[in-house]
Amino acid sequence: MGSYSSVPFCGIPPGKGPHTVGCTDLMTDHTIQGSFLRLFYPCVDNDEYEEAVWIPRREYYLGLADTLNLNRMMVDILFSFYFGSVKCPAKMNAPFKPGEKYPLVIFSHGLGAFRTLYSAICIGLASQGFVVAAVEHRDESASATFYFRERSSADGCQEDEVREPLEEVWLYGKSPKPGADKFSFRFEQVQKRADECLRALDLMLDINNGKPVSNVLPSNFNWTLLKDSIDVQKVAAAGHSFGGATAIKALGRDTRFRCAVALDAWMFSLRDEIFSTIHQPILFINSEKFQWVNNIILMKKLDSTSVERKMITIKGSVHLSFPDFTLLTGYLIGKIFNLKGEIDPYVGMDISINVTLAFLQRHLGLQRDFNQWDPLIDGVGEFVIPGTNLNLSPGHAKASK
Ligand code: 71H
Repeated sequence: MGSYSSVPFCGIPPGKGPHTVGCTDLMTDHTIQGSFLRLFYPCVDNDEYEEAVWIPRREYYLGLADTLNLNRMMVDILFSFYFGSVKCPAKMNAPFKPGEKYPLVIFSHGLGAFRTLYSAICIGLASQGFVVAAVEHRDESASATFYFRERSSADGCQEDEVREPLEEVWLYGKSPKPGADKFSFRFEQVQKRADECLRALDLMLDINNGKPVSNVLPSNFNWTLLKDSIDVQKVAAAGHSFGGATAIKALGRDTRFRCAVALDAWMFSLRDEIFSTIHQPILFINSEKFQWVNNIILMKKLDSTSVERKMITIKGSVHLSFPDFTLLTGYLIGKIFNLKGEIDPYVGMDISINVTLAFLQRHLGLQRDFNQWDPLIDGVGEFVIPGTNLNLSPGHAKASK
């Protein structure tokens, strides 16, 4: 089953596949309706390029502070100190490696997260020859994100002052107001999120067709190298938690997505009615600690006799075993903030990546050796179980979270 390294190490691990991984940010157009994504891709080996900064802007710390209900200034100081110099093992703006047609994954982050917090998984897939577009959602479910606004001449511009025509606008996370209908709040968000995944796919396919890219963010990245490098028949959606629901919603909206992988999906925003409109395979990878019966029941409603719908649970994992934080803190902080379960976070991450690779190979029709991890899809392996650890027999449903 391959070997799992558990050498003590702190940081986001390099991908285990044959490709060196590059990474670049793309925002187009500048408005809130535009696409914003971080792309992870196989790149040419080149020492000229530096590793990408994991959390590239301080504003994201402020957003995380809000998500955690902690003082912004305190979190800014602590996070700058502990995480400010964290890099991810992907070379920023390194040239794309053409010459193959790579499958594409559109990745959707969880509530209170943003595009860069799943770098370990995205890099793991990109090192195996995937192009991964990690979108940043503008539905106010990201703890922070930004776009640009045209500066109006009424903005009090001094006569001879030189100013950029665009100004940054930061958008922070929003919770439903007390008394508001939580379902419609999340329903509208998941709708927007799926839209953003579809737009990211359109954008990537335009780039694949050679359409010129106008990136609002400064970079010298050569987008023309991506021309004819994406296998347009081999596109999948994936995501964590609210992002898992987003990936499922995206399947129903667009059959160009051939399958989805949902990491510890939070199903609340999905109406039963849409389930009958989804015809693609889905893999549910659940944590041991986050799930509850009613959430699993919604997943089970997607069971099908005509397409593959699989569910596994990773033993000793928690909801935050999928984002990168689990790899970046010591034991105590990990326990206090519930970032770590009992499982070695590197082992947990490898399982998530490997079972995803096996599922994507099967349903995108890849000619690779990812089928070595097929047993994981059936929940067979040291750290996995098939289905759920929860007892679904009547009388075991607890109040939803
Ligand atoms: N909450 N994505 C509670 C907040 C628990 C949290 C995540 C805050 C973050 C550190 C502790 C859990 C849920 C729940 C749907 C979802 C996605 F940095 C990250 C921030 C967020 C990394 C990953 C995430 S977590 C997530 O889609 C859903 C339901 N969760 C979650 O949201 N909720 C109430 C529902 C308020 C919005 C623990 C927490 C977290 C620590 C840090 F210290 F490492 F930075 C980050």
